[in-house]
This record gives sequence, C-alpha cells and structure tokens, in this order.
Amino acid sequence: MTISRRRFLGLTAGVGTAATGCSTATPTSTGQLLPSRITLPRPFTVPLPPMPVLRPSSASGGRDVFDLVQRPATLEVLPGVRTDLLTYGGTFPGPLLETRSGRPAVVRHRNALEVPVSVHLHGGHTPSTSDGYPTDLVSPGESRDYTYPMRQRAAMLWYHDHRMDFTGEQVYRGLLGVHLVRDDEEDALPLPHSDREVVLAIVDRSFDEHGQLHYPSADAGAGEHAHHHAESPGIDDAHIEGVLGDVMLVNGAAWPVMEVDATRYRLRLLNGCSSRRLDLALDPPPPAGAMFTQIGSDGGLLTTPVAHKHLVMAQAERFDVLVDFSKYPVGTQVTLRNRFGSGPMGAVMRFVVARRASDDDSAPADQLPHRLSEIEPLDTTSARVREWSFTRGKVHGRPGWVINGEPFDPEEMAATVPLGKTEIWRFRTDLHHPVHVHLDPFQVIRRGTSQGPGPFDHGWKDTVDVRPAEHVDIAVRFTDYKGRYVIHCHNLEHEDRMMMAAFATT
Ligand SMILES: [Cu+2]
Repeated sequence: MTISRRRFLGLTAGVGTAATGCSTATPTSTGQLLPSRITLPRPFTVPLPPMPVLRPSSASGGRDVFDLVQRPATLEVLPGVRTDLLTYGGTFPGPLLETRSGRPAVVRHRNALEVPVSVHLHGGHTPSTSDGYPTDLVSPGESRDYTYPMRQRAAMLWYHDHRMDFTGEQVYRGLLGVHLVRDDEEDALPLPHSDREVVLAIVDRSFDEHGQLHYPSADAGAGEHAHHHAESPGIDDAHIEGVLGDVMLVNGAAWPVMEVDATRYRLRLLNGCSSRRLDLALDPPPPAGAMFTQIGSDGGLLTTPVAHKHLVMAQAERFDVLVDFSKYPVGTQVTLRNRFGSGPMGAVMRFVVARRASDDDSAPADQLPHRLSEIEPLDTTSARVREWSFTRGKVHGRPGWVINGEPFDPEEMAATVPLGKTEIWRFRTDLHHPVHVHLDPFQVIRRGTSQGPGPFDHGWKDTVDVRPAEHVDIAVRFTDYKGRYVIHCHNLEHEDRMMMAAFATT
C-alpha cells in the first residue's frame, strides 16, 4: 500500500495532535473512531429514502405556521434493526421545511421528549429570542413558537438541537433536519427541480450490539438508550476530540443507492456529522465536463458557477452543486466517495444511471447565466479586527476546549458588536475547528498565508473550515436584531466541552 502525498501531509497533522497528548483517529478530522458492535449492512443495497416534507398547518395571516413535535421514536435505520431516536416529528432526519424569503414562518415546537431542548435554525437570520440560545430551553412538556422573519435570500438551512452541554448527544440521537428557503431569483434560474433537486443530509453514526446509537456521554451508561438522559454534561473525557462513527448515513439510510436519469441533478449537500470532515468525489469521474458545478454555499447562490474536482466539507457546511449524469452511459454505477475516509467510510452512497431522460428543462452547467446572483462585497477598509483563538484548554479543571483562553459562559458577553458595522474576525486554531457564527453570514477574505479565500470558501458562508494551526479572516456585518448570540466550534463535542463564546449585538 502506498501513501499518497495528500495522505502523508494529513498524517503529519495527526502526529502534531498526538504530540499534545491526545489521540486522533484520522488526520483529516479531529475525533476518535467509535467502532460499531453490530453487523453492518452491505453498502448500496438500501434505496435513498425520500425526505419527508412538513407542510404548514396554517398559511393565513401572511405567515406559515409549522407544527413539530419532538418525541422519541424507534425506527429502522439499519435494515432489520430497531434503533431508539430523539426525533423531530417521528422521522430521522426531521422533516424538510420549505419557506419563502420575506414571508415569516413560525415553527411551533412541542417538547414530548424527556430532555430539555433548544432549537437553532442554522443559517437563519433570526431574532435572538428565536435563535436557540443554549440556555434558552424548552422543558419537557412545554411548547415554544420559534419565529423566523425569513428576511434572507434563498438558501439551504438546517435546524438542530443546541441545548447547553448536550448538543452533541442530542443531535447524534436524531435532532436535526433541513430547511430550504426559496425566492424568486432562484426560481427564475434554469436549474434542475422537482425530483431532480435532491437534499442529501450526510451524518456518521455508530451502533452498539443492541442496535442503539453508541454515544459515550460523560454520564456512563445513561447515554446508551435514547429515552434515558444523561445528567452529567457532554461527552466523556476519553472522547473530547470528537466522535467519528463508522456508518455513513444519508437521509437516515446507510450507504444508500439512488437511481437517476441520465441528465442533470441539483444536489443540496449537508455535512451533518459531529466531528467528521468529508472530501467528496464521484467515482468514476464524468468522462467530460466538471464533476461538481457549485452554484451555492451556506448562504445561497454564488455570483458565478464554480467547477470542482472534489468538495471538502467541514461539519455544518452546505454545498449546492449540479451533477450531470448525462455524461455517463446508461447503466453506470457512480459512487459518491469520501476521500478522507478509508474502508466503508470511504464511500457515502451510490447513484445508478438507470435510464435516458425524456425531458429536461434545466440548462447545462456551461449554459447557465454567467451571473447567478449578486453578492455585495463587504467593505473592510475601516473595519475593526477581532481575534478569536480556538484551542485546547482547561474547563473548570477538566480537559476541554476554549476560545481566547475562556470556556463558554452564557452570561458573559465576549464581544459587543454594533449592528451595521463590518468587522474583520480572525480565527486561529490549534486543530481542526469548523467555526460557526450565528445571526448573519460572512465572507471569507483570506485563508492562511494565501491572499484570498480557499477553493471551498465561495459566497456567503456561516461556517468556515479552519484547519490545524491556520488562521482565516472573515468579514462580517450584523444586521436587524439586537440581542445575544453565539460563535462556536461546530465539532459538537468541542462545543459541549465549552468551545463557544457569546456576543451581543447593539
Ligand atoms: Cu473544535
């Protein structure tokens, strides 16, 4: 076996991690592999499940109201195996919500779980009171209306739990879903739609010998069953690097397979993993043309399409890409690979080019309008610079993760930022830390020593993949809502071990 140069460089990063006294399972993610203790299914045998869609229960008064009950459910995630989950509405992942830009939406969450919850709409431009502050909890038996003005452009958002100290475990056990915002600008583009627009929510998980999700919570034993909740905060000390599963799930199915027509598709990709970074590529690559044509990122459409030979996705990032299956002969099996993974984790799912397409009203990637959308470049000429340093650190005497040397204190504002003023925020890291900022998207200005953003930093972002010992500068401008928000690492085990900071907008 040969070690490629890329892999070798990655291993070097892993050695750096080991030198600090903790282990890392892969050089491309910070985390430890949790082996499953159950026989795993053969890949590419289960069809990609259709994403359940939640319709508004009311659409009067100029707003859409959605009702969602958070409740335990026992579902067949692996064929023939029953797994206890915490769910939004009884499905895993939760149902797809679709709303319109400019039209307010209310999501009425009823908590029928035995644990407190807090719902964050990731990528939402949301007033503080509905943003899912980690200590703003909805207790068991309670309901809460989360109000989203939707004063934002079309984009792929996702919603997930954000409970203080327990986000990693509660998301792992099922509390995540996708929320698409639509607008007229996007509707006017000749993009693949209907059955040819496919949401792919990718997560990694591990299963114990009983088929339950295996999550090493600090409260030993309590975490093995979804209904029995842990009392001690967060992940156990042995897994603070993060949790890497050994089963790849797409829309809740393990290594699924999807039949496609030999034509263009729009894939809306989410890396919903807690700790695992992905490097996606099609195998075989298309004989001609781009592998992926990126048209959007976290915060919606790019200005112009970008061709990629692969896609590096940190946790919580979204990519909106076109894939042209007409380049493949009918009958071709096209595997979506994860080049950061090995063995079974080197694959995500498979497409089978099943038939010629009889109809397609979408434009080929090279005939899309050159301007997909407009993005106003944020002007940083007189911007204040704020540094945020993401490192290992002591949290109340225990090992954990800190920002600027401090563990998260929900009552302590680490920054006060005036609305409407563009700032430069500089993120520095020791290891891999995907950094997420609430309230407004940002623009990556430069990455490391390069003079510009990296190849996967296009457009409006709300999460940026900051790699070991790197610094990334972003331009950010908060608008509309005064209140308290958070910035945090989206490795959820790091977040629960206090790699989060509060800021106030004024
Ligand atoms: Cu981190």
